[in-house]
Amino acid sequence: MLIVFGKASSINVRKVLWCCDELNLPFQREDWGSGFQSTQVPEFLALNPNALVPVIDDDGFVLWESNSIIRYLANRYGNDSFYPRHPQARACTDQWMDWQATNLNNSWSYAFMSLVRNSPTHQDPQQVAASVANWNRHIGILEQRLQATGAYVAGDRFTLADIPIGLSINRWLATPLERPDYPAVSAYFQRLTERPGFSRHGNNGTA
Ligand SMILES: N[C@@H](CCC(=O)N[C@@H](CS)C(=O)NCC(=O)O)C(=O)O
Repeated sequence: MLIVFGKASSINVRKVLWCCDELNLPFQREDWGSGFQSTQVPEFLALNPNALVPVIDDDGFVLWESNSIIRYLANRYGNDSFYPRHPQARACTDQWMDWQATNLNNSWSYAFMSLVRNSPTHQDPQQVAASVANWNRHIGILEQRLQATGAYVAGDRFTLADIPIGLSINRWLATPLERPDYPAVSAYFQRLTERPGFSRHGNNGTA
């Protein structure tokens, strides 16, 4: 049985939960991370020396890094539609996943810590405004992309890339900030909310 280590409020854990749902893959989840069992204990550090969730154990195979985990699960248990095998289609899917984990993730970091987590060390108004502007600019890149595909981020079908991107849109919509009108992003998000896996695991968390 696949074991998922990590609290369900974490956006990175929810990538794994939603992916399992899309794959009809049964799993057991254990609550780890701040507010739950500490990831700083030797037992957890032996699984992930970074002390971060999610981690999986798939019949003894241990893996961390959320996007690597969902790629592994899709490779092992998914079909060609969910994670395309054609080199260019796969590269396009990977491109949007890597962009989410790097550029997009970095753009929201300060604003999210300030506006959602109320972190005392993230209260500089200029830095909040700069982060919000940068976050909105990145969602604008998605707007252009979704206008071009007319459907999903990697093309006309739902793929693995829509999991990290969809959860990121969810976070953007759930954060109290001024958002430009992005109709293709809104239509895309609506499309995602119709998926049972999103309904079960897509809700915004705070970690
Ligand atoms: N790059 C990592 C980031 C993981 C990460 O930052 N996880 C956060 C929760 S979203 C965490 O474990 N925080 C420490 C804690 O909750 O104890 C991934 O994508 O898996």
